[in-house]
Amino acid sequence: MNACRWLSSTLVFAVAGLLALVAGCDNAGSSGSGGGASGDALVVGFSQIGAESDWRKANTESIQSEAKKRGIDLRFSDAQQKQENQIKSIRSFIAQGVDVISFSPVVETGWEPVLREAKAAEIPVVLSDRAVEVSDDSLYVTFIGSDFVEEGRRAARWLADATGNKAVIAELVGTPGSAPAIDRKTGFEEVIAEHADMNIVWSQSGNFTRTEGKEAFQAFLKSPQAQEVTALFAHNDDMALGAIQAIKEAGKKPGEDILVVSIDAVKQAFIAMTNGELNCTVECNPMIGEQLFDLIEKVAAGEDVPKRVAVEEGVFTQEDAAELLESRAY
Ligand code: GYE
Repeated sequence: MNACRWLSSTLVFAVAGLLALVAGCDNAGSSGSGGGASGDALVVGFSQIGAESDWRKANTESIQSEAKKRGIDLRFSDAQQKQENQIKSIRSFIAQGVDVISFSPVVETGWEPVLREAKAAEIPVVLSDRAVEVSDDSLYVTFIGSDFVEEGRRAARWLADATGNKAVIAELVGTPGSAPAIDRKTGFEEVIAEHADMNIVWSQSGNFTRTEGKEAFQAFLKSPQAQEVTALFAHNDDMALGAIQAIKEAGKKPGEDILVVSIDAVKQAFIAMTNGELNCTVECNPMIGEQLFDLIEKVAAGEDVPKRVAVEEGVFTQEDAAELLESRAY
């Protein structure tokens, strides 16, 4: 193909692409939720962290299905655990002139510039699941999410009770700089500080994924220090499940030789508890779609909303696992 023909066919594609884009903008819902929203539907841009865990997948499903149910035009993007991708998406939502921007920030810091741009464009921002650290609170309208510090305390309290306040602990930390990793560590350490014989002797990130949790723990198990460890605290179930695999491969019994406590309470964690391999999981509820869109709709209507909305959750052990497994939605 000569250069001229190449150019003209490229132009045809470009124009066709542009037309499809314009049509897509009119046809609300085509960009994510797939719902049959009408032209005057509420347009919400949502930047999700990624698909790093079963928790996250359930959270995405809850958000997308709720948007569809309400006929909301959801512009959904997946950042693959990268802050730069989230910032790009938020800028694109601003350029599209969406009604509300919502996102789940992968880390706590570094959001001020893009949040200021959203504010200047008069687009309200609703934080979902994870919080940000900003010097000016007016950069977002409201935040809905779990109390991660309390989740860390709950995990530590269970471990203290189960061991008579005596444990040599290894810790698998979530994504460095993320709200749940920072807060869960804080809450857990606050409780074990009350017990002289409960100490963390090893702590490393598994980035909230099963693969990285397994790799990190596998490497640790080869060290002499690992022989003294009696318990593992993992900041989420996926990392705990990866570590359980590593413990088994090292010829030890997870749940007995090394007690395992984690956070999320996904279905796979209940299965691991019924197998005796996981001892306890603290609930972190990802099904926040309904509460999130209640908030977003209020914000869009200019109604007052609380600055902080909490999600309710519990703690589950091997005793309740079999009974609750069937009814577990995620
Ligand atoms: O615990 C973990 C996920 O932010 C609460 O992120 C969420 C955490 C959750 O990857 O599994």
